[in-house]
Amino acid sequence: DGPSVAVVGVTGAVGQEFLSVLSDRDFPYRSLKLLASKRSAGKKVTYENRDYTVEELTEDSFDDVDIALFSAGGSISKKFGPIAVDKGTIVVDNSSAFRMDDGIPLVIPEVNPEVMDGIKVKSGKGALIANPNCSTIICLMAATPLHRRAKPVFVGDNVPVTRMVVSTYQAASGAGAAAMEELELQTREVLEGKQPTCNIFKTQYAFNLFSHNAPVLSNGYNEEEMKLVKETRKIWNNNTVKVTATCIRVPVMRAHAESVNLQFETPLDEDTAREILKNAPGVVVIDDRAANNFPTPLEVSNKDDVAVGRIRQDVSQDGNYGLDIFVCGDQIRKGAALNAVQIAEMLL
Ligand code: 11C
Repeated sequence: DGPSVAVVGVTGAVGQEFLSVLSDRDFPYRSLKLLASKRSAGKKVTYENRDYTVEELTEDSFDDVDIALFSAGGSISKKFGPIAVDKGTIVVDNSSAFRMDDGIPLVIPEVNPEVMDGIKVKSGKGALIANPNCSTIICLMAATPLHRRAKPVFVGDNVPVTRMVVSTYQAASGAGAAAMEELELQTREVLEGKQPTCNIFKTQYAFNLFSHNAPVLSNGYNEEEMKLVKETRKIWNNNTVKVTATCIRVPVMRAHAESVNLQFETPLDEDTAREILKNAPGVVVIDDRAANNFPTPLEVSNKDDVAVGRIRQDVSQDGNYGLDIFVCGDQIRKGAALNAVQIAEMLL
């Protein structure tokens, strides 16, 4: 008999995926509570041969809940996360609400599990753990093994990656289930010669791409780009690594792609990099130059592993100090729900 689990935001794209991943991984739970806004309360859900009724999220929802998986937006997390922690619940939060707060672990289980040391369900103490942004998770799943040269344990001062330039091609799912529906609807409308419905995004999405919809900050970067900068530094526990990013929304349903240029403190050749990535947990290498076969978002959709290809020496840098790679990962799965459930597994 495992922990009692609550899923907050169960009707959303990530909320639904929490349920799939818990089931796929045979997560051992004693009881399960499905929570959502008042609007969705009362809905019936059958899950693992049992009937559940979605309950309204309230301040009393967390009595007797050991682990709560949150994906209902930042303001819900800000309000209800601390309430749950006070009740002794360990919250794994998929929003950006607490990620950069001091003392809140920001975790990719394959990358920095050590920051969760001592946080366990059986301690009976509440805690908050943040799930990183999906583009950060997908990028660092591939960049970290190279950064560490496959060392099993991160050595604080050894920082082979000195600079990382990321360009993203982000799927509709990052903006939620309604954005996915709008992409499908628009695609049909455009093909039928109709005016596309633009409720979620201001710009036509089907047959187009646009700069990520996150708010643009005074430095000209949007919030999504600055998350890649700040979260990488926190997860790698290094405040000097230079990161810059350009984030773009592309008409793809549920997997993000990222072009990542890495600059190293000491040389790393592409063959060694390929071997390191082949052995990295949660990573699969698709890098067939002869067949021009490399990772695609469709290929990684609904999959757990992040795919890496186009592994090549950066010709703009002398002496093997730079590498280019192309990474694809399912945004809803490893970018959100799977990562959170892996964190929950570490709490047992
Ligand atoms: C996207 N990464 O793909 C975003 C969505 O901080 O968790 C998630 C935003 C976040 O649009």
